[in-house]
Amino acid sequence: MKALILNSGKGTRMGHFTSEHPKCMTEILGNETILSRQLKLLAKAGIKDVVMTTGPFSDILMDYCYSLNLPLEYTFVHNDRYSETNYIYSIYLAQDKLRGDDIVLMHGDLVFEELILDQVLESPISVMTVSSTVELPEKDFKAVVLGDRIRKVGIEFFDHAMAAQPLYKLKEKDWELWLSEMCAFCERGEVACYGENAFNQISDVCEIYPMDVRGALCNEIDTPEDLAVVSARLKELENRTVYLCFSTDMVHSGHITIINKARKLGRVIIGVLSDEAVCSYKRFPLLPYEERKALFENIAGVYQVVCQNTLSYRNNLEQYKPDYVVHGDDWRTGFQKPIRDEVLEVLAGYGGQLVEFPYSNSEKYRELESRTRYQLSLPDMRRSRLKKSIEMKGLVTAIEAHSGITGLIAEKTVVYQNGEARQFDAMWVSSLCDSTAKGKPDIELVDMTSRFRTIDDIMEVTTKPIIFDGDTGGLTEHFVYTVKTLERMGVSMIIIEDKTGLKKNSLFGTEVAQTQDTIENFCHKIAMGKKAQKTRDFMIVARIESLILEQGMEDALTRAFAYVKAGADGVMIHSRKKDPAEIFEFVEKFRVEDKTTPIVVVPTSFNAVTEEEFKQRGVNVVIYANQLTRSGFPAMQETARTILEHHRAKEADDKCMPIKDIITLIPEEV
Ligand code: SPV
Ligand code: MG
Repeated sequence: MKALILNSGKGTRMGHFTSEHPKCMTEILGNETILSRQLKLLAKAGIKDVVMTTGPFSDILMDYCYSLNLPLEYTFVHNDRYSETNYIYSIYLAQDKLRGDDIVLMHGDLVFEELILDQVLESPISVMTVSSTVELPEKDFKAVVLGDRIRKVGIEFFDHAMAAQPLYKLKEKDWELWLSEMCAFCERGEVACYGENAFNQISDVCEIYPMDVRGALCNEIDTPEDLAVVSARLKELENRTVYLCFSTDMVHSGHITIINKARKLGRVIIGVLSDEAVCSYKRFPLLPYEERKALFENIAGVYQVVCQNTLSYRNNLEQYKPDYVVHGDDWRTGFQKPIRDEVLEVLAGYGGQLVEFPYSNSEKYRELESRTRYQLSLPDMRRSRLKKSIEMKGLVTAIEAHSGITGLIAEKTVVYQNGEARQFDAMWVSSLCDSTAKGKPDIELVDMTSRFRTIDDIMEVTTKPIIFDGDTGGLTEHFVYTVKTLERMGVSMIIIEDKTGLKKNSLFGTEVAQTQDTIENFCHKIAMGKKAQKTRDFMIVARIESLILEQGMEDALTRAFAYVKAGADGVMIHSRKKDPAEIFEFVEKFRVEDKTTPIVVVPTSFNAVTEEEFKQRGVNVVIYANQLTRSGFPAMQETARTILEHHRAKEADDKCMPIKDIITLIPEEV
């Protein structure tokens, strides 16, 4: 694409400004002239060839262009009849230099924002800049827009007209038509009219579309008053700020492209999402907040990096009042739409603007994201994440998984609410569900080798942290091996219960004989486990069965404090009552003396309590211990019965997931 800049005019209305050089050399801000700004922006946008028509002071103009030392090839075409002709004639003289390519055409007295030039250059169709927010000027160009096309351009049109500025991108085919018509005009001697008069004759075939710049700077300078307005606008531009929010933990070329675009609008302020906010939006961040912040602080042209604590932009927008918010256009629909709506509302409150660029979801970036996800599944990354999540979020949730497929459900199920993506933080490898899946009772019959096999199946297809139900932990001599194996595998937490002998599921309560271990023995087991542990982030949690076995609150609390003293990283308090009162009482009393040790609950019976309430009372981990098993198996039983009843499968079909969905549930890789 070539640039054509028209600089043959005398600029008489500029008074003394044009007494020693052409109008385009008028300074607009510091040493920057109209022309130097145009040429720098063209060079930056990748234009190489500039055709410039000249009139008065042509030698001064040419010397000036070369003195700027820009990577541009100039072709100057002098119009020595500049006093009596208009630029239609200058273009006529330059015609040979202008064929066979797309053209970006601008008058030499036009000052525009960088982003406007970019949009014009990127346009796949021929365009002229217009503004829907600027009042129709009395004397300057207006474009008559009918349908979606420009039909006339001139100063005399007011009906269906928009203020228009002489900045065009012309596709070769449209330019050829217009250029030929201008040549025909000149050959007939019509040399003192606007080039646009020729366009008006052929606008039925020469397809030029309006490009609305709205309130952006795109002004001609005809008078000293215009100059004052443009200079003031340019100063204002220098102080404008643009806000972008990022959650990413790797900066790729797509991010750099959007930051560079934002820079063209003003000083770039980047909001980096806090770790907690990232988790409520997508996956756990690979890099913690401070490191993600440092990434952006080191990108050239980023003016300031601030923390965005929530998915909502409101607080930061109210604090920094950026002139623009820049975002990909992908949030116009989908779960982020409420966030976008709020951004628009806050911006409208103080006159800010939202600028959206096409979202790039290229194969290259998807591949990077999938590699990042894979990192999260590696043992060290996975193991350490649970502790971090508890510290970060205060309360984490886990759902039961007993196989690859239930692991995938725990991994992938997401519910979008108020712009947030709600999902489980971790998986619970329950002894009850693991045994049930194997058709065995929950009495530590399924041995550790088999339990580890289940963990491995889950780990192969997921990335989320795992909490392992270690039953009683077995003999201390065996428990120390279990701890090391789990650590090596990348499990984050084991919970062992203070029972001994033939353990039965706690939900039987006192209906079956169960023996609670002595405090001393159990403390010893915990201490030995902690001693065996090799990593810092693995957690051993002591599960207290006193309430299940009706030993009273005092016993539960005494045990809890003893277990913590023995080295437990957390306590799990269990109850099989529907009423959460005893759980609440335990948490309250425990928290009087211990504010920090994580408390785990399994609200199978007291299931009316919300996560918010647990959090507020001081609970840190909520485990949904068996709901997938309890909902899945009855559905299977029902299907089996239906087939038996009808002697065929047709009637069961409605209960079944379509084969297509089952296939898509299972990804080719994690
Ligand atoms: C399990 O899920 O196996 C548990 C929790 O240990 S509970 O069944 O409530 O005892
Ligand atoms: Mg269990």
